[in-house]
Amino acid sequence: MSKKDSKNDKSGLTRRQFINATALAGLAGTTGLGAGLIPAAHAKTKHPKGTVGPGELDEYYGFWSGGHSGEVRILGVPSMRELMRIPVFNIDSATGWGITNESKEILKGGGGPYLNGDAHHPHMSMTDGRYDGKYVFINDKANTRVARIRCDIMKTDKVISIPNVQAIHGLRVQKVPHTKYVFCNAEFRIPHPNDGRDINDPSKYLTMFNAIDAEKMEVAWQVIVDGNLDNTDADYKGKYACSTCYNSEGAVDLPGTMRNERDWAVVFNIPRIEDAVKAGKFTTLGDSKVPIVDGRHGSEYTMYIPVPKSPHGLNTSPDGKYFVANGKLSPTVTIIDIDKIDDWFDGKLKDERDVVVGEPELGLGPLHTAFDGRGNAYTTLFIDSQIAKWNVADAIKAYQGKKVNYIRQKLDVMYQPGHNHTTMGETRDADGKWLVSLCKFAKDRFLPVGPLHPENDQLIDISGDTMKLVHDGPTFAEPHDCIIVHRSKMKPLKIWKRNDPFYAKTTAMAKKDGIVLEKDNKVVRHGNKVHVYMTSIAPNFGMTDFTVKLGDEVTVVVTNLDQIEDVTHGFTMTNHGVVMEIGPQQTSSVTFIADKPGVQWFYCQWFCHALHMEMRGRMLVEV
Ligand code: RUQ
Ligand code: CUA
Repeated sequence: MSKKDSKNDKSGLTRRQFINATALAGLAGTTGLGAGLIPAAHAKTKHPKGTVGPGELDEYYGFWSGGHSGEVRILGVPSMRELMRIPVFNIDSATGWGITNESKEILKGGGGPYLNGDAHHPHMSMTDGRYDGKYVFINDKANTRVARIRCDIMKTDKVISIPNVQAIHGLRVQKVPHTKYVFCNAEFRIPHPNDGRDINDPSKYLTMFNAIDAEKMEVAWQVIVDGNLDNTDADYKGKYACSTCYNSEGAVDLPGTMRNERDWAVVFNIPRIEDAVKAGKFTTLGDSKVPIVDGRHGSEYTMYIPVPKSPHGLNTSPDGKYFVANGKLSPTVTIIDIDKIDDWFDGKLKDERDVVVGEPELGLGPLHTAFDGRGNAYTTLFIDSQIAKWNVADAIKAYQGKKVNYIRQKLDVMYQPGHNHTTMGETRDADGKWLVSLCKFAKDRFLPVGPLHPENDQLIDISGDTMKLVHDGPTFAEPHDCIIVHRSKMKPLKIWKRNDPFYAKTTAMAKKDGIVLEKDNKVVRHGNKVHVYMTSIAPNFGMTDFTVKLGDEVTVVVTNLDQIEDVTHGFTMTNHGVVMEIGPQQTSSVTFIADKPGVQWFYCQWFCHALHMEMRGRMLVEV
C-alpha cells in the first residue's frame, strides 16, 4: 500500500484496519460502520501503459457479452480484469439466477423456460448520443429474446421474447434524442403463419426489423424486409437506423446465399414508420398485437442500398456523418453519407448507390469497424487476422479518384477478430484511447487447456499515431461484442434500497402476510403453502429452525439486514437445488417442495464473516 492512501481521511484508520473493523463489527452483530468510508485507491504509481496496479481502479467499465454462455461480464479497462458476471439468459449457481422467485419472474417475460441463451450485442442507453449509465440491452439469438440490465444494481430487470420472428441478432440503441427504442434484427426468415404449410417454399419466408420501447420493454413495431438481417446501428439525428442484410437471394442453403455480388444496407425511416403506425396503416400476425408495416422493396419506409457482399457489421461514425457497412465476403467497407439518405427519401436522388461516398479496400474479411473520434476507423479483418486502421476522409477522397493512401496501419492480431470496440467509440464521446479486438481464436497464445480453447481479447493502445498491442486476455465462450464506458458515466449502488422494484412482488406478498421484512422471523401457513420469513445479519439467520410438513410448497424469504458494503449472504438448502444471493439490504425469495423428510440443513454460501461456516439452520420436515 502506498503512503498516500494508507490513511483514511475521515476515520484516521488505515484501509486494512478499517476492513478489520468492519469484520469485527459483524462479529459483534453491529452494523455501525456504513458504506463509503473505504477510500478509493487512486495511487498515482507509474506503471507501463495498460497496466493498472494492485488496488488501483480502472478508467473504464467494459461490458462484454458472454455469447452462448448467456451472460454479460464486466471487465475493467485497461486492466482487462474481470470484475463481475451478470447472469442474463443463463442459469447461475452462484447467485441463484433462474432459481429465485425474483429472477424467475423476470425470465418468464421471455417465454421459455429456457436454460440457455446466446448473448451477442450489449449496448448502453444514451441521451443526446452519450451514454447515460442507465441500462444495458442485450439480444439472445438462441431463443429470440432481448434483455435489459439495470446499471445501478447490475442485474437483469426485464427479459422479453420477440413475437413473429426467429433469432434476434444485431442490436443497438437509438442514440438521439434519447434511447426511446432499442433496435434489433431478426435474422432467420420463416413462413407466416409458421404452421407447417409453407416449409418447402422459401419464397414465402420473411423476417423483420424490430423496435422495442426501451422503458416499457415491449415491442413497439416491426418492419417486414427482404433478405436476412444481420447487424444494425442508429444515426445521431434520431431519424434512421441501418441494418446490414445478407442473403438478398432468399436462399436456404450456403451456396445460394453467396450468389449475388451485392446485398444491401437497409435504412429504416423511423418518423415515417411511426406515422404509419399512428395512422393505423399496419397489420398484425396471429395472437400478437405488435403493429407490422411492410418495408419490402418499393415501400416508403425503407431504402435498400446495394453493398458488396454479404455485409456484416454496421457502424455509425461518432461525428454522425456516416454509416459504414463491412463487406465480409468483399475486401471493402462501404461508406454511406447519412445526409444523402435524406435526399433519397425526399426524391432528390434516384439511384440508391448515390448515397455511397467511399468504398475503401482494406483486406480480407472485414467484419466490424470502430472509431477514435479523430477521423480514423479501425476495421477487423477476420481472414487476414488483422486490424486495418484507415482514415475516413482520405477513403472518401480516394473514391472521388484522388491519389491518396487511406490505410494508416495494419496490425496483426491473434487470431481472426470478430468485433472490435474503442473506448466510448459508439457515442459522441469517442476518445480514441483504447481498442479491444475480440479474437475468435487463441491458438497458441495460452497454456493448452484441452481441445476447447479460450478466445483472445486483445487490448490495443490507439492513443498515438500507431496501434500498439499491450495485452492478451483469454475469455470463455464466447464474447461477441463489448462496449467500453468511462467510469464517470456509472453510478452503481453499493447497498440495495429497501424499496427496490426488483423484489417488489416479494415485498407485496410479505405485506399481505402481515410481515415486516426488516424485523420479523415467522412462518405463515396457507394450506400446504408455507411462507418462511427470516432476516440475516452476519453471522446469523434470524431463524435457525423452522418446521414444515412433507410435501409442502415452501417459500423462503430472506432479508439481509447488514448495511456494510460487500457483506452479501446466501441461502442454500442442501439437496434441494435451492440457492440465492442476498446482498446488503436486499430481500430474496425462493420456492421449492419439501420432498425429503427429517432434518434438512440450510446454510449461507456467500463468504460473509469469520463465522460464515456457522451461518446455518435446520428445516425440520415432519411426516
Ligand atoms: S456478430 S463477429 Cu453476432 Cu456481432 Cu459480428
Ligand atoms: Cu452469511 Cu456467509
